[in-house]
Amino acid sequence: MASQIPQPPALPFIGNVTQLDRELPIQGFTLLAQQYGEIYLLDILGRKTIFLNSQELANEVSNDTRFRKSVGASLKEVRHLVGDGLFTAYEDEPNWAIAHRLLMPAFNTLAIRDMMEDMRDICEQLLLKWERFGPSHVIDPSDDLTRVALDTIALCSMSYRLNSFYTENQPQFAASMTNFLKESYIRANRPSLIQALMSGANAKWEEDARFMTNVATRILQERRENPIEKKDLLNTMLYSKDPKSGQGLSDDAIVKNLLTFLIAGHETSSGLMSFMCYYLIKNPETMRKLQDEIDEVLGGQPAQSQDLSKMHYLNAVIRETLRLAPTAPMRVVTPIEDTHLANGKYFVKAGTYLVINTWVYQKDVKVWGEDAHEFRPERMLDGKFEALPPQSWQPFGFGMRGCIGRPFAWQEVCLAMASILQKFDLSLVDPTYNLELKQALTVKPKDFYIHATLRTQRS
Ligand code: MNH
Repeated sequence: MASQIPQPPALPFIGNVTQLDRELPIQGFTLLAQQYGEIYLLDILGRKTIFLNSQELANEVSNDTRFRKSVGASLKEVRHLVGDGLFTAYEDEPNWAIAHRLLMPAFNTLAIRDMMEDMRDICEQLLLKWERFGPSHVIDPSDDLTRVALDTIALCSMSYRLNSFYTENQPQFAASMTNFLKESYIRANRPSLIQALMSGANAKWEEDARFMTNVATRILQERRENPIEKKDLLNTMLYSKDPKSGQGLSDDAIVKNLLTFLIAGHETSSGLMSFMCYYLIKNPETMRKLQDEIDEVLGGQPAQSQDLSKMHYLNAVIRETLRLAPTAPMRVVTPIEDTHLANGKYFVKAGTYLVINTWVYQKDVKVWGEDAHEFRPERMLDGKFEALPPQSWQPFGFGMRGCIGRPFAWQEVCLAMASILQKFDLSLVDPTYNLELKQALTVKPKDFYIHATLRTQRS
């Protein structure tokens, strides 16, 4: 006999809308998980959505033969800019499979190594800035690390310099990107009647999308007219063919995927680096161990790609940060056919939204023990990570629709964080600060400010 999936008390017509936390959705979903356990159902304006909060359930639906990715409400809005690009494509859109096969080789670990010097170029701009502004300067890590992430992905994907470090505010492109993503998220959560009345916001959102599309289109045309040798992602898309169908990508598909890399590849990485700064400052013992490792492996020299894989503690710190604070906090799948979850316990109809709440389930005490909420990179070392139950740790999603940029992000974050900690000690501007969150498409620390002091000046 199938059991009923627990649901908080619902109101007629609007269902559970009042239970949502508009400001910080993951906080509301965390509280509901504490109350209702591994699974609960919310009726959101007539749409039944099931939330999965345990490793066991996340593992069960991480199965490409029974479930497929669902493009959630916010991502549907983002489609206005990037349509059937890799990240936002519906399963049956042919451009997804073509772009996926054609781009996979360009994103593998070996290909990413060739991007090391471009990544270093941007990273050094941050190091110089922090050094020149000095130890009393108040740094907003999200701000500067977003400059790093966005400039890096623009340089590596299309050899385009956004030069975010040379403007006080964001350059136009970065501002359009931020505004567009913010507004896409708001649109998805605003009732449609009110949405129709927001003519100012609608016009701005459309203008931002047009501006970014024009920039990417111009870069593509310039490249056509002035080809270069470099193996960036734009050249891969211009000159490679899908090994299966023999097809290349249309100009429209190239533009959509260039913009996709910029969207998918900047807030997630910059949020991760901001959270890492926070956890390290709050755990001085971990910080010291990490700086010791960096000093030992690098011996005062700039990091090379072969150094990065030798830094086991650095890798553990990144894993542990992504466990506690997965910057892409949820993903959505749906059953291909009517099915049961948990050995027949819960019946779910094909097409129902199943939200894998990564933010919640990566803290499952059944997997991590009673200290699941603590930052402890040691749990990721010495074969323990490899011995975890399947899918206990899934910050990059799963399977066919998992993150294509993972090796890229890993190298970028290893390089940036190793370089920062080689050079600086970090401290809180307000020593009493405790982590607060802000959420749009991704999650970041809120009101988090730091100082960076050259380690040679340490007293
Ligand atoms: Mn990324 C998909 C997390 C960095 C490009 N990424 C995903 C998914 C998660 C994710 C989760 C799956 C989403 C879903 O199931 O709906 N990504 C991350 C995180 C980081 C990250 C936590 C950094 C840390 N991603 C990057 C970078 C790039 C990138 C950097 C590009 C250079 N990601 C993608 C693309 C997809 C994706 C493209 C969609 C892949 C597909 O569906 O084929």
